[in-house]
Amino acid sequence: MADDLNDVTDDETNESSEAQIAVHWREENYYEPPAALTAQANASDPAIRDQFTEDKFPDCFTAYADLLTWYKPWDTVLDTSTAPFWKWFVGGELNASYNCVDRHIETHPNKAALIWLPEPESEAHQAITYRELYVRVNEFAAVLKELGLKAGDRITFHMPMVPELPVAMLAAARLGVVHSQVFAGFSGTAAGHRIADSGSTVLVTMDGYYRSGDLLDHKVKADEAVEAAAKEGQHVDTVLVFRRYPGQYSAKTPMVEGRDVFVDDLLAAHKGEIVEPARLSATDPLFLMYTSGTTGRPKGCQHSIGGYMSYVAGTSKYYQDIHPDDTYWCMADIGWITGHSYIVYGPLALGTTSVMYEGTPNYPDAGRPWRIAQQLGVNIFHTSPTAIRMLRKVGPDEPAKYNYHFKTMTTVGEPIEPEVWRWYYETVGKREAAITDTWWQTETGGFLGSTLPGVDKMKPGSCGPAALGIYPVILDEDSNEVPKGSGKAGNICIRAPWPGVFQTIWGQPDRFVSTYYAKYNKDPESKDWHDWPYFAGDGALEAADGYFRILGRVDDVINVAGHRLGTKELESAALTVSEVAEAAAVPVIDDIRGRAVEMYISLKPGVEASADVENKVKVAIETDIGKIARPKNIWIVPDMPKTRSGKIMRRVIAATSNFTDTGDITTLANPEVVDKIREQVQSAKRAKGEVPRELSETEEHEIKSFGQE
Ligand code: 6R9
Repeated sequence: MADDLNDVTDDETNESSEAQIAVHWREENYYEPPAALTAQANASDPAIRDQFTEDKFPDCFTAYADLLTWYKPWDTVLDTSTAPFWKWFVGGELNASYNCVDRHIETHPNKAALIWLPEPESEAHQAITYRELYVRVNEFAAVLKELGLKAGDRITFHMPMVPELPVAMLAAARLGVVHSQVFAGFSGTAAGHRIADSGSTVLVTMDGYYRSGDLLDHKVKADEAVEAAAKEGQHVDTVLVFRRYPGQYSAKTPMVEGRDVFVDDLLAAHKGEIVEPARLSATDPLFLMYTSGTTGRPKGCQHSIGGYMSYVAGTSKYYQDIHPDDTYWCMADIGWITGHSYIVYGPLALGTTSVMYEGTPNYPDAGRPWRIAQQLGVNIFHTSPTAIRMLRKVGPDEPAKYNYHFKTMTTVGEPIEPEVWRWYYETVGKREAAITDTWWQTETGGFLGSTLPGVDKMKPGSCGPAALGIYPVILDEDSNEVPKGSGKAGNICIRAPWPGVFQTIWGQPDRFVSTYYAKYNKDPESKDWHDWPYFAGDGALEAADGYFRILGRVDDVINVAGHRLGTKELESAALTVSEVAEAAAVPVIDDIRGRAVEMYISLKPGVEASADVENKVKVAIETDIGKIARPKNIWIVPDMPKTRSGKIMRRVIAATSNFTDTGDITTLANPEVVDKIREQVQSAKRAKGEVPRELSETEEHEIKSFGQE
């Protein structure tokens, strides 16, 4: 979804007509959960929290595991012997594909598991029943099996929002093959890095898909991906190509003889074939989800079968309030963790109907999401602040034109401004739906902080209290607890493990420990979970009522449209342009995307600044990472502000881009360059009408702390 937003909002982000958002972020008033929602909610009694108090940890989470069907029950709920590599439900055996598909065909075979809406409104939607899903998953599993793939092997998907993607995920899960889905909007090269890192020999892709009215050639990215992987020593034997229109090839890029195969051709040989789901250990990996960190190498977050599936089933039940007859629509992309947990695995484990949409939310107009909701009777809606901002901007009055009724609406990915929250509540939700602001991460598998929609009051801008069984603490740099209600922010950590937490970073166990657990661990030998708080990397504060307000990342990660881009990755892309000597990526506050990327580059001696160089940098970033990362501005500057040890001071640059105070620059080796850059950038921004509105306290805090470490 996010890349589309990038496409559609590009020419709009410079407008200054939009009403200003949350200038001062003060304590907000509460909103009561709707009585009708509470009356039917899976969690309707605050006493549910008593079942998840710390004295009941870790056994409280068996309530989540019991939502699944196990071949063999577990012996140990939580094994901490290899801390902090937590093992949940040890000894248990299950299969995720069985849990999302097979068991539902016994009870409701003809119910829609997925309803897929193609982007062109002229194309009919497809309802895929659980019975049909069973057939398709089995047939594709047979294809994967024929290729020789077996439990523990990795497979990369570079798939758009089509039903073939969940089918492929569930087919891999059936065999125990670890899938790694790369967001379709990412470039071929980015997919190639992830193929190489995971050691995949098979890539699954599609010839094309619709985006804002165009049928894009997606297959071309497979060729780039295979080439990029080969450069890193990883050979791809087979590229499986689904066709958007079976039997008809929609891409211009030729198929490569001996490597590329049309899936519809292969499937013909496996009609009606059944592949028994593998009995897998709860601690076996289900999938990898790559995310950005502060170094160039992406992190393959490895999620387990037993713990992850339990956690997404449990949180889908209580926080999405999914009941058997609901029609649930999460507008995120399956290429992100949100789609894995809350389009595919959570909702399907509960046997509900999950809606998938191929295209951009405002195609052909900003009424599309509400039309879809009306057409299908969607009653649970789930999206991101960036989509809400965009829909509010381009179609503030559209929701009122459609007859739909939501009971709950989720937001995820970044903090939502109270102003935007209120539009979501009043106009989209028509004051009859609860808003669930869910704070979590790729690494955490599922929600960490959120209100229970039928129980808790909502407070705009705060995600709410900790999720059931999650025990957060806010620590300062000296490991002191920042008490709630103190009005002070710190690093939010989770004290105890939970079943959804990722198991490791694929191939980088040391980085797993150093990034997420080392900061507050005092005894690396300890096998006691109390000694290993999980460091989320977000700044946060806890109000007196126990509600958390998340302030954003404390490291150098830029959250564009709810998705994390590593500054190092952006900078290395810019540095592939031969004229570029140095590059720095910083976030700039953007009313639609939340944050946009701005690049600062300095050129090699003797090279003149030109539009041509700028363009090369833009193309390099789009090629290496994807359109989502396209910089709002590229500034060619004479020099970068640096510390005496030569480290670029991103904090100073970020302040320049956002018109905030540059703070202390006395430790710089070249303080004089700061004024020069400020003059250059800010006068150019003034000329383009890009002077930002006054920032909120939290935004200022974020810009100030950007690049601190
Ligand atoms: C699920 C997902 C994680 C980062 C996270 C935080 C930010 C996510 C948020 C939120 C405030 C929310 N974030 N949800 N900030 N309120 N409700 O987004 O995963 O892509 O890994 O991003 O996003 O900074 O650390 P991921």
